[in-house]
Amino acid sequence: KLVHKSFGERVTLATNPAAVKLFKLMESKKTNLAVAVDLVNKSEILALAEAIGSEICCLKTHVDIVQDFDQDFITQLQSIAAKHNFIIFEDRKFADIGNTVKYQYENGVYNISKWADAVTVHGVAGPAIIDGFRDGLKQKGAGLLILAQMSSKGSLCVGEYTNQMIEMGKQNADAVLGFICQEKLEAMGDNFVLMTPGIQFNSKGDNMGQQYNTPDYVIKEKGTDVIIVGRGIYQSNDPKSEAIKYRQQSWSAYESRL
Ligand code: 5IU
Repeated sequence: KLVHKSFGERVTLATNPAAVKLFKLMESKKTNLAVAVDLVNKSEILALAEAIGSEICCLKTHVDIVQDFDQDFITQLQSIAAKHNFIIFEDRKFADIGNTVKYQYENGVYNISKWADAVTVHGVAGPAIIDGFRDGLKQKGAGLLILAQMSSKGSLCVGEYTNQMIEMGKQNADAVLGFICQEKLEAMGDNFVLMTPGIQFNSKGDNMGQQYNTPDYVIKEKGTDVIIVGRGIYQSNDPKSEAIKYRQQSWSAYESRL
């Protein structure tokens, strides 16, 4: 049985600046809800961020799906994030060699290193991928989220691969904010933030391999820290009140395990 420390206690254990920031934010704002805003228009994304900003600790983007992406989108998103106190995490799933991910992170149209507080990384290329991020991360005090497990059916991020991803995170705890995972494994320790996608109240999955659990199940039974909800919120008729429901269930699941 896992023994859980509070987010407040874990602030002092975290060594990545974005992890420190996120633990503090969750403790003070009392929310462990992240929302995946997989919408394709700038105005829709910004309107949703404004509507649910008060309820969330993180907003997750897929910036390469935004049809009318421009610098103003980033400026506005950052100002909404500052106003409502949440972090922005770009789910880019970098996976190339260190030298290439450095370019992908710091250059191109999106300039991700300039605005994202966190980015996702597949460790399939080996631990040296992390060296490609170090300069960019330092400039912003950002952190990496290593994919230790995935929510999708038939995922190959399992078993020994998962163990190796945990080891990669521990060896690079300065750069790593946490793990994307479906359960807390003992080896993950208390200094990383554990985030879980594949969350929805009223669905078991979609027709493209996604699999869903409830907030209560992953936070209380599986021991992860943050739920990531996409369609369950942004496709609802009333995203704000739906966000409040997810927030309440995941926060009370968190409190009940302490
Ligand atoms: N996402 C997953 N599963 C994963 C990882 C990322 O669903 O294992 I890593 C992303 C994909 C999508 C969001 O942006 O999280 C989940 O959206 P829905 O709640 O709409 O399924």
